[in-house]
Formats: sequence, structure tokens, C-alpha cells
Amino acid sequence: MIWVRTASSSIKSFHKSSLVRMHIKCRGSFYPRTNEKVTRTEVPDDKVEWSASFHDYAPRQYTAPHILAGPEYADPDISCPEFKPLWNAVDGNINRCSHEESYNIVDGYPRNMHGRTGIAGRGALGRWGPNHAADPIVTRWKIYDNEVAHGETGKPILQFVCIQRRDSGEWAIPGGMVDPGERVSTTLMREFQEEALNCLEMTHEQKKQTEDKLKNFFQGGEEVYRGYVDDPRNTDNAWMETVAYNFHESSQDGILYSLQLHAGDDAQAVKWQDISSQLNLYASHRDFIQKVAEKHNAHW
Ligand code: RP5
Repeated sequence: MIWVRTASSSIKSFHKSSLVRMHIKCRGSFYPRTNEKVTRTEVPDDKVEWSASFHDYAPRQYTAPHILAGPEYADPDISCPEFKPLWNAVDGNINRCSHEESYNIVDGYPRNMHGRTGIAGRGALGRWGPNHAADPIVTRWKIYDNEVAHGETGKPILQFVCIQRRDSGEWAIPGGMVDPGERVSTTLMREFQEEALNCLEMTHEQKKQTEDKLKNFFQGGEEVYRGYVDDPRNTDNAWMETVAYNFHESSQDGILYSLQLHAGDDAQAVKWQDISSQLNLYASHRDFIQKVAEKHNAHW
């Protein structure tokens, strides 16, 4: 396992998180969710960084068929003459800036600034370069009659709204992609409602009521992470970045103690999950949750 210090002193916006595990989940032997078992080139720990010489590194180019089919959210192929992206910039309503630093363009392709992943192309990601997401970490204290403290640490136990992803079956924060031109604050609330409350199946009236109930609560969030995600879909030319916010309910009379959770959209299940170091979550989500536990001085 390698640890890469991700916060560069020159990056002001990439704050709070100094250590995040990098390129563990996006260096597995097979690319996720491919029927034909697409393999990644093996990249040893000491060859992840581009500065490490790896002369015979020739990863397979792979872009998933559903991306090549050209859905609305995906870029065209880089070879397409009409495709003239503005790298490291806000390109129309598409944000092609990294939250961390400028990425290099090598032979016409954006290069993953966290190093080699063993596969080139876009894989299952729609955009070349950064693909922006937002992650709402919705927490409350575990309560029966009173707050429940952990038997070993004596610290109160925090719970967060956790969904099970339909694609991989892994448990995760109910995050999702920022739509072109969308504000991150909108994505945070929209994704929570879609995946943890199943608002896509609500009537217009029910949707409006839920939104009204949640609006105030979602105004009180605090940013806990902004930057790269060690997502299993990352490639040498396309990667996930996120902004994670914590929305915490501190009052037992607050909305989160009466909210009915219903899985929807990309989620096949949803639950209140006790937070502890035993958690095994999708991509870098465990690291984000640990930060939230520390912030609240909760059991970990
Ligand atoms: C992760 O992928 C992000 O942290 C976010 O939770 C998620 C967004 O992708 P989809 O859930 O929309 O596939 O890297």
C-alpha cells in the first residue's frame, strides 16, 4: 500500500485533507464492470508516479461501449476533429479544471496527475480529464434513549446515510456527478434526494414537500474534502474528483430523526450506518468518513 501526500503547499483550495490513499482501488487487475474482463497493466507501487521510469509501460486503451455510444454526458473521442476542449479551464458549462492543480496534456491526452493506473482511454467515465462529483455526508448521533457511547473508546457513535451502489454492490456515500453548469450545493441535495429518498419516484407535490423540509438543513453543510478520488473507474486520462460536505443533525428533534429513507436511482439499498474504522466503502469514501468522525470527536 502506498501513501501519497496529496496536498501541495501551492494548492490553497485543496485543504484539510493531507493524506489520502491513492491508486489502490484504481490499480486492481481488472477494470470494473466489463463483460470481456479488461485487464490493467500491473503498476508496482514505486512506478505509480510518472517521474518513475517504466520504459515498457504500454497500457491498453479502453473506453467502455456505453461511453463510445455517445451519451449526452460524455465527451466525443479525442480524435474527433470537432472536439476542441479547453483543458484546465471552464469550457462553456463543463468544468475541466482540477480541484488540485493543472494537469498536463501529453500527446493530446490529459494525464492523470496522481500517476499511472495501468489503463489508458476513458474507461467508464464520460469526460477526459477530471469528472466532477459531489458527496453529501449526512450524519446524526446514534440514539436510543440517550446518545450511545462506544464500549471501548467511550466516544459517542455517529451514523451516516449510506447507500449500496447498484453497479458494484459496494456501500458508499450517496454522491453523484455534477451536471454541466450545476452548482455543487445543488448536486449535493439532488443526489441525496434521488439515492437516499427515491425522489425520482415521488409525485411533484411530494417532491416539493421533501425539498422544503430539507432546504434549511442542507444550507448548514461544511466542506470536508475537495480533490481527487481513488475511484476504481479512473484511468491514465480520466479520473474522478469530488467535493464532500458534511451535513450534521445535532438535535434529537431535528429532521433527520424522522426522515424515511428509500433507496432510488443508482442505489439499491440505503441505511443509517454506524461509523467506525471497520467500515469498508467505495473508492475513497472511508477516508472522508474518517475525517467527519474526527471533526465531531466521535468513535472511529
Ligand atoms: C465517486 O463516484 C464520488 O466520490 C461519488 O461518490 C461517485 C460519483 O459517481 P456515480 O455515483 O455518479 O457513478 O468517485
